[in-house]
Amino acid sequence: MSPAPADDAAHRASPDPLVIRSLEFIGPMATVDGWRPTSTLPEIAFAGRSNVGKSSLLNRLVRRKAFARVSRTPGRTREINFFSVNGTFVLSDLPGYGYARISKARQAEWRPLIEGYLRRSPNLRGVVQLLDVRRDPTDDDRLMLDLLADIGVPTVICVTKVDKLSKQAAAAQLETIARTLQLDPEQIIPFSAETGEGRDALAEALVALLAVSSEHATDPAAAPPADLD
Ligand SMILES: Nc1nc2c(ncn2[C@@H]2O[C@H](COP(=O)(O)OP(=O)(O)O)[C@@H](O)[C@H]2O)c(=O)[nH]1
Ligand SMILES: [Mg+2]
Repeated sequence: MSPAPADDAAHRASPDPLVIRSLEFIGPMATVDGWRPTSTLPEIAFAGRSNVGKSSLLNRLVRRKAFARVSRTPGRTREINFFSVNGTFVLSDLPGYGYARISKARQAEWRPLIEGYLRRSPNLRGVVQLLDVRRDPTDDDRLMLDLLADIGVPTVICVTKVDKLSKQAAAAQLETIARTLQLDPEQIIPFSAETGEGRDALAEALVALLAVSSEHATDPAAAPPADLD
């Protein structure tokens, strides 16, 4: 057996569950009826409010410093960005929602795009929903989680920036989040883009989502026309 790469070996108890060999930007989806990938590869979407740490988490996940842009001006991305990972699945980066300093009208734009995408993506295998450890879930977070439950798409909850709190405070806040959202604490992955905590747990969760076939209901209107012959 060949040894693991030296840079990771020291920090890793077991082999990397998701080795990133290639990453390719496929394109952006700007409107519900606009362009979207024609690929039939399984898809995993990443969602969360602006500034939750989504870009930082994605960079950690794929082990690239500048794969997703860490923003100084939150709330700017209005598109869903699609990436092909290892040529085996598609990662979709949903626009951040709920940033206080943009107008209510602009804020309301995320819903039709995100909902339209989620409901009409037959290849969608799961959604990674991010929540900031230092904040109580917002109304927008609840709307998003309700939407995901309604669609019935498997959802992984990642609680970000856990390095910002002491271990004890982070554990208490994780419990609060689980309780207020009625989630099983076991389903929640504590994550830090700063320390790398949770990276492999998230990678494993993705591998598990990709291993099962899609069973969530999709909008029949979005299905290809039935072959009536
Ligand atoms: N301490 C700490 N800061 C983080 C972490 N993740 C993101 N941040 C910071 O939070 C801010 C927003 O991060 P970004 O990844 O752009 O969030 P996005 O708007 O959800 O994509 C930036 O200042 C990041 O440096 C983390 O795990 N730990
Ligand atoms: Mg971002």
